[in-house]
Amino acid sequence: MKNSNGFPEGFLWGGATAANQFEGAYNEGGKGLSTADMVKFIPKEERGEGFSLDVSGKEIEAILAGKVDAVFPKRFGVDFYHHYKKDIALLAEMGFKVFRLSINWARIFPNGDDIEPNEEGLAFYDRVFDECLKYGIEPLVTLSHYEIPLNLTLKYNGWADRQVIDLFVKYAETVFTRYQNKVKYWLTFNEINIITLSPYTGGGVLVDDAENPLELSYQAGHHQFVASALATKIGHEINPEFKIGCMLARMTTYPETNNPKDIIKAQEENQLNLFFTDVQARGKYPAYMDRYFLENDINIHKERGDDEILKAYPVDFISFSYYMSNTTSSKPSEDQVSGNFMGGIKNTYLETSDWGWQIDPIGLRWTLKDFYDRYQLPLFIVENGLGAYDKVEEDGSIHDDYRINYLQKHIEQMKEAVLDGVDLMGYTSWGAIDLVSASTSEMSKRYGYVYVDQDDEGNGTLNRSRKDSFFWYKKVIETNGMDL
Ligand code: BGP
Repeated sequence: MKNSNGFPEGFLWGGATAANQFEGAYNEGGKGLSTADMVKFIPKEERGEGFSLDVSGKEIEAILAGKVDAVFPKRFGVDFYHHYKKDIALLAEMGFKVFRLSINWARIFPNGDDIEPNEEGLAFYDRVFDECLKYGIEPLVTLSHYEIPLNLTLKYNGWADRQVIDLFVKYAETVFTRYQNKVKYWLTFNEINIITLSPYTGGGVLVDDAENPLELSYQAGHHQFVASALATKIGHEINPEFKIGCMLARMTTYPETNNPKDIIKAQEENQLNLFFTDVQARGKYPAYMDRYFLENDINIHKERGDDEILKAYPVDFISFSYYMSNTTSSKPSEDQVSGNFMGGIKNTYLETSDWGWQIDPIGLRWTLKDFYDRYQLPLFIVENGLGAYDKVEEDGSIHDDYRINYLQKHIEQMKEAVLDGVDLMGYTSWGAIDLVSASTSEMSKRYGYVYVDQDDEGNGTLNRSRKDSFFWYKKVIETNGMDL
């Protein structure tokens, strides 16, 4: 039943995190190195044009040889590993119904291709899930969020190699079996489309020597599609109650003008983005990609049976991240803005965040409706939020009204979309507790309701404190979105 505000009873309100940005303890509990542990912090002034998230093979060699003197923020995160009890108690205090987190594959299989799983790693997530369930919080678990065991990159070039499919399936089966009575909601790959924009981040793929890096990235993406479908199959066999979803970084793109050339350009960009969800939800490669592959010299190598696997095991629901919208033009434009992995043209109707991302709540309503028109599957917003600098007042309070304002406007539009008929399962805003930024490795780019005392270099007490948004979100959940 929906309340007069639109949100159904049992709507899953919560927040989202990822192991590599949150857990820390990168070399504890038998964990192996992960690809994210190689990502260093580069101060804003030194980042410059063309700053990329990708780490090269040479750089990894130098890091492993101890020749790189840098801070690696994804190794320390905010130390959830040792704070999980306190942290989950804070989420429970806000009334969370769901908590999105990822399992770090390298905690379970330290090298990715080990014969036996690491019991200490498995036991850690048992404790985390038990703690959630104690408060009635459903875990929503991502199997691979921007990291794989580093050994898989060194030995196989990550997802570029088909052999990684079986290793992933074994990992998925291990955790599905272990947590079958504790976790119901699963996502296979975080923002699966990022593999083509940042192959190292999305798939542990080094493109240094690749003749056609884009081809290699799409090939790696194909392996992830097959792995995801096989994991979905096995998950349902282990527990038919499992709900297993895909996850897309949705980059809703508008045409700059009503020039038909701009309209077509925007449509093409939206298709390139939705391609991933088309495969995972509809179970086949869409025809519009044939031309794109041809024009970009991309040949996807599929093995016999791949297409049947994609067809037979589509996802149960669609999840996505939404931070901003993009604008595109058929003509080159000077007025560029930055964005979540991809920038675009400035949209003069929109304001931007401190990082230049264009804030567009109505775009979220459009996105939800468009998704639902296309797939008629339940939708789950698993990331949305405002990265901002926060100021701690002398009395310790943090007045983050800009964050409240951002979230409030987006939730209002979610409500509209639900009233428009969209089947929306839940909402986990990004970074419930401050964590390290994925794109910049900054700690000072904060998203949380809970402030963590730590700076970009990892100095601080790690103390947690409640921001104004904490009390605001608590009220939103309490009233099932009635009181915004
Ligand atoms: C998404 C990622 C997250 C996350 C978020 C915010 O792309 O899935 O891991 O961090 O964006 O981005 P950032 O941390 O770069 O501000």
